[in-house]
Amino acid sequence: MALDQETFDQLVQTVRRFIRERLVPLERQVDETDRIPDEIVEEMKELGLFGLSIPQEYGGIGLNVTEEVKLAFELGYTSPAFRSIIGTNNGIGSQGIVNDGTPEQKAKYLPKLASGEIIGSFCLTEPDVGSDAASLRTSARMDGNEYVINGTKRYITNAPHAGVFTVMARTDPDNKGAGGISAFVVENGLPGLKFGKADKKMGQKGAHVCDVIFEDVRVPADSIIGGKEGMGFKTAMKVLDRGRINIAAACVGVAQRLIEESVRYATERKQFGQAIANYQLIQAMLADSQTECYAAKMMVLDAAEKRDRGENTIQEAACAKYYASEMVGRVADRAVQIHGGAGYLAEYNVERFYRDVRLFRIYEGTSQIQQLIIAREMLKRFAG
Ligand code: COS
Repeated sequence: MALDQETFDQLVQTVRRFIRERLVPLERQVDETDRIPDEIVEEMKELGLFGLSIPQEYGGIGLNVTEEVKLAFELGYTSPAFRSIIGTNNGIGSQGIVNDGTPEQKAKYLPKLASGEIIGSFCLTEPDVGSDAASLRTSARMDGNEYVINGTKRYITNAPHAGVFTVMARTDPDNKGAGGISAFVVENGLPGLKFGKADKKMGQKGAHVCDVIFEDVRVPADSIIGGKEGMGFKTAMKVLDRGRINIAAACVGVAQRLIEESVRYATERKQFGQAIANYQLIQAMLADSQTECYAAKMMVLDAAEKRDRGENTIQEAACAKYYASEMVGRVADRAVQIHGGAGYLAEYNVERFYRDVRLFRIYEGTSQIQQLIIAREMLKRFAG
């Protein structure tokens, strides 16, 4: 336990209240305006939500993974965009530094990420490099005591707001694989660092994504995370392992909300003289959603607990992310079906969540990449 039980329970209660009283009423506005109000971001900072997973010695709350996923179950109750604005500071935008950063890098960046003073962002994907992350082309060439970074990164969450980027770039042009890649901390505002225009998305409105373009961006040699070349791919993979458990937890949270919406609607809506909840075909859909959501929740908790015990959870993280993201897709589909015609209208929450959840099966590794990782780990374990 990073926190004593009472303090943690209080944190969960506070976050639950904040979500229901402040965030849920704003969901439609955020979807329509594609913007989270500034005062909400400020309230999130005051609650410490930007530093949930950052160690206490650097100003964060320092939750372990089990605690973090329990909070993610809560955060999943509302639009994923609210989770996204704090998500990179707690996940892919900070964990490279938390896991592998030098003491100086940790001291310099983690307190600002924990307080929300700056937003962290993670630059791995490129226009021609997605699932095959080890083939990335962005280069970092040594010149004196600096590296010169060139390349384009794509679909970068929170890039338009970011103050610091974790950037994977190839430092060894002769090594075209994972071993030629290093991870850098790169501050926004450097000459040659540019942004594409914000991408228009299917859902998760209010969460912003754009290209990050590096044109001869010069960074000091000590910007390499951990100070050693060639470790960047492993840094990225370790970050994604923890991130995938967290995404899976968010999927469980959203599924719980969708089930609640479905039960409420089925109880209120009357057809053939009675509430549709009385009909067994509706009950079957509710039961399937509840069963699958419960299964995903147990997987997430098991993966988180194993990780907190220091076990290798590459396979469990991939299983949880794969199952939970597919599960919430099915739950959202049933929620729309239970709502009938109303489920297709923007006026009802399930229409928005149906669009929002589609991304969970894609980012931080597609379902197909999770399948590949799971099978590889199975074969590795079999071979001993
Ligand atoms: N933790 C630590 N190290 C890891 C690791 C992990 N989870 N996964 C791989 N590595 C290490 C390997 O052990 C290997 O090290 P050695 O060379 O010392 O043996 C090295 O990294 C290369 O690994 P591997 O050979 O498995 O790399 P592949 O190119 O075959 O691909 C996949 C690995 C497909 C799993 C990886 O590219 C991937 O996760 N792709 C999806 C990327 C993604 O999620 N993108 C989403 C956008 S970011 S939000």
